[in-house]
Amino acid sequence: MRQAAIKSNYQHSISISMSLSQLLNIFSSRYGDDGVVYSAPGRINLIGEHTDYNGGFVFPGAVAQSITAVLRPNGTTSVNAYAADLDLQGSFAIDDPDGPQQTHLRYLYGVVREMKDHGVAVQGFDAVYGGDVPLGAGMSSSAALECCFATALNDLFGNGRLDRMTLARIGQATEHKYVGVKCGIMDQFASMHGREGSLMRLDCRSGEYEYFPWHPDGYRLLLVNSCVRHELVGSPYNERRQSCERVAQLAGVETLRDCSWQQLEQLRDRLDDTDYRRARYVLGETDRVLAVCQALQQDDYEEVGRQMYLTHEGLRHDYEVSCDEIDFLVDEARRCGVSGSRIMGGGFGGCTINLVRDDRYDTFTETLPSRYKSRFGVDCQLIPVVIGPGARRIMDLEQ
Ligand code: GAF
Repeated sequence: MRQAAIKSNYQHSISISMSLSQLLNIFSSRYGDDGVVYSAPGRINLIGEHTDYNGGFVFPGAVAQSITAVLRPNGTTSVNAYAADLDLQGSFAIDDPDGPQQTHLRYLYGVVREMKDHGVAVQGFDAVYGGDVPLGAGMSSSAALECCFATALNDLFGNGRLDRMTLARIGQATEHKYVGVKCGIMDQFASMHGREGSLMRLDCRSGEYEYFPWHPDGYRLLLVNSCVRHELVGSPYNERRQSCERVAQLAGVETLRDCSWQQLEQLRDRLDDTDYRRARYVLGETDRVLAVCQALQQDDYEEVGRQMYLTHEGLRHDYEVSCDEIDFLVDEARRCGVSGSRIMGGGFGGCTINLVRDDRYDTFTETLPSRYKSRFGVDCQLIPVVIGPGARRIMDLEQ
C-alpha cells in the first residue's frame, strides 16, 4: 500500500497503532487511500451492575481497548463493510426494510437506521473495521462498534449535530431493535463519554453524570478474562430485566430505583422467590454504589473492594448471572488477598474485575493462571486496566 498521509491529530497507543496500520492497509487495498478513521472504546465498570435498566447508578470508565473503523462515503445507497478481525465481508442497502441477517452487519444496519430516524441523511459508505476489545469478554465490544459508527456517521452525514448522549441512545436502540438485547445505557454511555484517567458515575434515571479521577494510590485494577464466552443475545439477560419490571410494576413505580426496601418486603408474599431475589440484588446494588462513592471520597479502597465482593455474592446467588469459572476466579482472588473481585458486565462468563493492592499483585498474577488452567483446562487472560478516552475521530487520510 502507498502509505496514506495523515492529516490530523493522530494520537493512539502503540499496541493499537499496530492493528490500525493493518486496518489502513486493508482499507487501502479495497477502497483506496481517502478515508477517515474513528475509534470508540470498550468499558469497565467498578460497581453498579444491572442497575442501569433499573434507573440506578453505574460507575464505568472507558478502556484503552477499542474498535477502530476506516470509512469513506461511496456515493451510492449501499454500505460495504469488512470486519477485519472476523474476516467477514458484507453489504446492505440502506433502505432495505429488513436488513442483513449476519450479526456483525446487524449492528451497522441498526446504527444507520437509527441515525436516519434522528434526521441524519446517511448515504452509502465503505468501511473496514477491527480492534482489540476482546469479544465475549463482557467489555462491551458491541457498544464500542455501535459508538464508533454512530460517531463517524454523525460527522460524515450529520455535521456533528447529534450530541453524545443521543449517539449513546442510538447504540442502545440498535441493541434493542436490531440485535434483541434489552440492555441499559451504561456501555454506550461509557464508550461515548469516556475520559482518560477518570471513571464516571451516571445516574441512569436522570441522565446526570460526574467524572471521578481514578488514581488509586497503591492499588491497580486488573481484569481476568475467564475465556468463557459471554453472550447476551439469546441469554437470560432479558429475563433478568423482565423480573425487575414485574416487581416494579407491582410496587407501582417506574423502575426499581424508586422501590424502597420496605416496599419490597411488603410485596414479598405476592412475588415468586426468583423475582424477589432479583429485586433484592438490585436494591442492594444501589446501596453499594453509594457506599463506594463515599469510600472513594475517603480514599478507602479496602472498603471499595469489600463492596465489590458483596456485589459478586449478589450476582452469584440472587441475580444468578455467574458461572463456575468466574466463581473460581473470585474465590482465588480472595485467597490471594485481593481487595475486591467480582464478575463484571452482563454476566454468564466474561471477566472478573479485581482491585489489587500493589503488594498482592505478583502473587495473584503468578499463581492464578496455572491454577485456573489445572482446574478448567483453559487459559485465562490477564488484562491490566488503563482508563482511556471516549469515541472520537482519530485521523483523516488523504491521497
Ligand atoms: C450489559 C448491558 F449491556 C448493560 O446495559 C448493563 O446492564 C450490564 O450488562 C450489566 O450491568 O453490559
